[in-house]
Amino acid sequence: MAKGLLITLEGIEGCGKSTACKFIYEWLTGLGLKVATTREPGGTALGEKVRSILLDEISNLDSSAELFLFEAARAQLCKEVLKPQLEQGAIVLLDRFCASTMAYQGKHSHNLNIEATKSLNLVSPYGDICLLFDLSVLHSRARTQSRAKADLIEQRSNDYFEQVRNNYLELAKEHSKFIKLIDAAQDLTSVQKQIKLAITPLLQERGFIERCQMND
Ligand code: Z5A
Repeated sequence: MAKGLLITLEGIEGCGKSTACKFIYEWLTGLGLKVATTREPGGTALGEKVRSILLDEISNLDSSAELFLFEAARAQLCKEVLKPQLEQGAIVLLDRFCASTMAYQGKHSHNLNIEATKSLNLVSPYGDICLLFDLSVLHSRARTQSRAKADLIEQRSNDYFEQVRNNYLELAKEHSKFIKLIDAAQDLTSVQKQIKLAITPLLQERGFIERCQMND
């Protein structure tokens, strides 16, 4: 088992992952813990290039090409960022990971995700805990409609995003030990409360609360 802790954040666009990442970062660093944040696709020079290809540059990607590009970015992130951070004992907040691929590219990505899990010495492809911010597609569209330009994935149909949301909910049912559902339609205070309730037991179980008390 890695010394650190991998917390992954998942959900459809506009569900509040980035907002939650900032909140968790401030909460945990405020307790004196070492926290790193990163995202997928991205987080490395290769990952950021792949991100531009996938989200802004090439619109007619073959579905296998799309899947392998996400996986290539992930392999590099695991090696360059996640593995060293986890080995140093950091808590890593990761905006999207394997569950995104299973929800957006489909369950055939499962075996590739197991490789990422092994490379990080994790027991699950969702990280030590995965917060799934569940929001309806209409609500998600309402939150993101004021953005200047939708990227290539955001331009996909509402039916596609309904399927993505259902894929996520199915994963959450199958892997309830790791995937914790957050009702993302609630106001920020309630969402933050749900986040703390989901993460605190794991922090206690893995000795992070003890470390905070020692840092006092
Ligand atoms: N993708 C994939 O297909 N396969 C993969 O394997 C991986 C990714 C890894 C990356 O998009 C795209 O790549 C993504 C999946 C695909 N595509 N889609 N769609 P991205 O990184 O550019 O964007 P995103 O991940 O979809 O995130 P986002 O759209 O930026 O949303 P967010 O970070 O979850 O939400 P937010 O920015 O925190 O909040 C959105 C707005 O809502 C903002 O104005 C907040 O102030 C507001 N907000 C947040 N929480 C609340 C609450 N509780 N109440 C009210 N308002 C709120």
